[in-house]
Amino acid sequence: MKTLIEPFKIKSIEEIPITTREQRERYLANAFYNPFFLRSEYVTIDLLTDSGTTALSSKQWAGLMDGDEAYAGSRSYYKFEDAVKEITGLKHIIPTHQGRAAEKILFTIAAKPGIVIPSNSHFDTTRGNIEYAGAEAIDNLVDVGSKPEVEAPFKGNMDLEKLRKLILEKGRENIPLCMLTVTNNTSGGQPVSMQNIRETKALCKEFGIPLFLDACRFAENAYFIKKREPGYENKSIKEIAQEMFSYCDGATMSAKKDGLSNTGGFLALNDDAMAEQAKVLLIITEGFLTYGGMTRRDLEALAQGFEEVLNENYLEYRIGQVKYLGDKLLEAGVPILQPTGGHAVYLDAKRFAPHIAPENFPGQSVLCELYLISGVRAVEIGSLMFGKADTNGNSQSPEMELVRLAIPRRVYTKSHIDYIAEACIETYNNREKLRGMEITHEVEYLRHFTAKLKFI
Ligand code: P70
Repeated sequence: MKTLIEPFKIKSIEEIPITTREQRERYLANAFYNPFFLRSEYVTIDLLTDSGTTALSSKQWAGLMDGDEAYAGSRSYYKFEDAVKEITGLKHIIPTHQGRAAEKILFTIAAKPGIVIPSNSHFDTTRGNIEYAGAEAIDNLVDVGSKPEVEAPFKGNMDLEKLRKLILEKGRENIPLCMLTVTNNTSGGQPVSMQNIRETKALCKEFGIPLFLDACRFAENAYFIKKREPGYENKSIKEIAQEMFSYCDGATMSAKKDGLSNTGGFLALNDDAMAEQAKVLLIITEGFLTYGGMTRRDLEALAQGFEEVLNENYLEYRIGQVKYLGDKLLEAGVPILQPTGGHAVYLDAKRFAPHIAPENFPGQSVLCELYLISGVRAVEIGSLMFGKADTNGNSQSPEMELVRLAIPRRVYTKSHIDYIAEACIETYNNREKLRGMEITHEVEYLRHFTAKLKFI
């Protein structure tokens, strides 16, 4: 059979809002042309993020009822800890309410002015936490990773030559750890190969630098390795994930993604002394060691989620659904980042609206029009998220201007995806009318979350 079916049936439904264009014009203006300020009741299909938006399985709902809400020593915590240790093999598991809380703890310990944290690509909050600590976050993506029109199997990889150069230039003593984001969200949800993880580890080891995975989408990355990397076709997703983690000394994870849950995260460490420091910070900022800011029932949902995410039927559907959307857009000539990644389709706003300069936020303009046409909400990954002014006040832009259509896990059906494709095609047909934008209000860190904008 060639139809890719959802490997589940639906037990509970949630109505989605249907609005008119007139209404959406008002809603968007009231939201200062920033989708983060839109009320979800005005959004028909929500592709803002795949984070914490997963539909839970019936077994997870059962787990929520069964949660042991003890403050200390909760049975639900030990289930969660066992599940995380089974996959990561890491020694100390420090639960946090989401990924950035793990980052905050890690970089409170490791980062300060003068310190450099390399990665393949840092995502927004990771970069934000490093810069907030006064340190420098530096991306070392392979060149092909920032060419949206070029197809390659592992466009999320670390560029090992760039990394070596950076270590030599900045000095090993200023680099307390190196991060590797799997899959690479900034570069289009693109996977990192096992070979690249292994070689990054080897390079870090040469200099005595610990390697940390930013592991939000580890299972999607493992699936791509299975499908694309010779030697892994007969391994299970779990075995591949275990090998990925075997090369690292620590990990941060937003479990709101591949934990298949609505909240949660962790910091995992092998180093005893660092773990002791992290545990103190956890108790000061998040909660006790056996819940870290989560309700204990959330830990039940996560333990179950970690099992379900390793299911190959699920991953085939998941990655296949994203590809189905990408293929529809490509067929219609809509420029997207190729190949499609694990969790999202990324529209290439540079080719979509070449008449808008990066400093006038072409991606934001595209997503505003997409919302007006259809009620589909997306997010910009370009100059609004990662651009900034240099010391002379000139604006600096990242290499790519993207609009991310992040697909929540197990939430939308094939007809929803068809609707999204139609909306993108219609937006593309209207592209000449798109206008540039400017910011009317912004803050110093992570400005995209709260910026206010207007059309020029
Ligand atoms: C996303 C969300 C979160 C994230 C991540 C990576 C690779 C750490 C974190 C932090 C953030 C977001 C972006 C735009 C709109 C809404 C939300 N990514 N590392 O959607 O984790 O959010 O749990 O603190 O992708 O990609 P957390």
